[in-house]
Amino acid sequence: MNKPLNGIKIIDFTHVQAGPACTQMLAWFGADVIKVERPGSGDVTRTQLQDIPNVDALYFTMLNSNKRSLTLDTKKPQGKEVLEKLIRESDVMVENFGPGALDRMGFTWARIQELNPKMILASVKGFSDGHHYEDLKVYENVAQCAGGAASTTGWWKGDNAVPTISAAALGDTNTGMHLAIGILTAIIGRQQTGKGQKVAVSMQDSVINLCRVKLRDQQRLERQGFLEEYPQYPHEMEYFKDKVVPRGGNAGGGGQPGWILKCKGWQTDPNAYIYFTVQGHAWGPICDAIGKPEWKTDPAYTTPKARQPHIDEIFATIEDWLKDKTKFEAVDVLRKFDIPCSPVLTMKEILADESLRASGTITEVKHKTRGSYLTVGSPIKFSDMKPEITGSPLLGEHSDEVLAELGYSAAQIKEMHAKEVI
Ligand code: CAO
Repeated sequence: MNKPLNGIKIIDFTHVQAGPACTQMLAWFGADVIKVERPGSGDVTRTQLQDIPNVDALYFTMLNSNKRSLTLDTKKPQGKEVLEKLIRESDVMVENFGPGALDRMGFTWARIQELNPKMILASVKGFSDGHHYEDLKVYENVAQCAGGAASTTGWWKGDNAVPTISAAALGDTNTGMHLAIGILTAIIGRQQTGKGQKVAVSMQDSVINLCRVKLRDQQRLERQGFLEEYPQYPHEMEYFKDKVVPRGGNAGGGGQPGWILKCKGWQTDPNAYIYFTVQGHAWGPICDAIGKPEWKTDPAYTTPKARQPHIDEIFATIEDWLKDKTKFEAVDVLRKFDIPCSPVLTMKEILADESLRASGTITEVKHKTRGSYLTVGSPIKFSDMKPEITGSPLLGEHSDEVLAELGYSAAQIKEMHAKEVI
């Protein structure tokens, strides 16, 4: 099938997660993504947490589908020469090395522009250029702390009242998605100007972009001294005294009170819960659904402001209603009342979900040495295109093919193998 990014050639000089997540998505949408890896070892994730000896780990296979792999030692003169040729012929180069690594290799932005003025260079770093931490190497959880996510996630009291990391890759894959938007924008820009440009995304900035409502809350807190939708209001106002946004447990972030509520079986099943939102417009249906129609006209409950002092009692009442229903049964009742809610799904349930399989969000892929495995397919759905997810490449699987396309003869390729350039 013809795909919108067919004809776009991408040098994928990325590793671990932030960069590979970006280039993988562009490959799904048709780009020719050539992953450049160090000969012998390749991307470190190939061997991280291997579940089958000597087979590329799932961490690698789930972030590098639809790509080709070229091994290349870009510190050797011949390797540099190959990379220069590739730069001349490609549209985009994506990298997420530590600060300064690409410059030290000899590929400064000025040099890349000299080689190909149309080139788009897309970089991920922990912090943005000029930031006082710009020299730091950064991984996922470091970015979650630097971007404000950790200070606003978790519990505000009790033994576990410490900044908390989300399991979702807010620093890695999220940054990769920002980078993909930047690359596509630069491609459109190049259609207008004929010139490439450098696109830079920092992991800290990408996390901050997702913490917008917490920055909103910081400013509201400084102005009014409290946050009326937080669980600390109105009984634990001392948590607002320092005027720093407190952690809100499982409270809703958008202004609607919500909480994770126990369902039937919670005593033995750690995920027998639903998320329940007390959405303003759904108050009437909520009262009908949980058998409390009298709350619809009781002035102590009719407005969000009136309800907030009773929010614990409201959630306790809903939990009492939930105690003889599984999380799935509860949602099946609540959906009839148009109440926003969801079962707390486990990874096991997500992998087995028939709707997710049908939509391609969870997809089974074949791999040359692993056999079949499950991965996350495109979360973006198109009316005229269905991305097909193919297995990730073996290390150096396409080295000879890519070098031949660049015009190297079989003898030259053989020599590069012998000298461990590829
Ligand atoms: N041939 C020869 N050398 C290569 C090479 C190749 N094909 N590919 C990489 N290298 C070299 C680099 O040139 C660099 O060499 P120098 O440091 O001597 O200049 C070296 O490998 C190490 O690169 P690195 O600094 O990127 O790797 P690291 O393991 O020390 O750090 C990481 C990893 C992720 C912390 C760092 O790359 C980083 O901060 N990246 C930016 C932020 C980022 O993307 N983090 C998210 C990763 S996902 O959790």
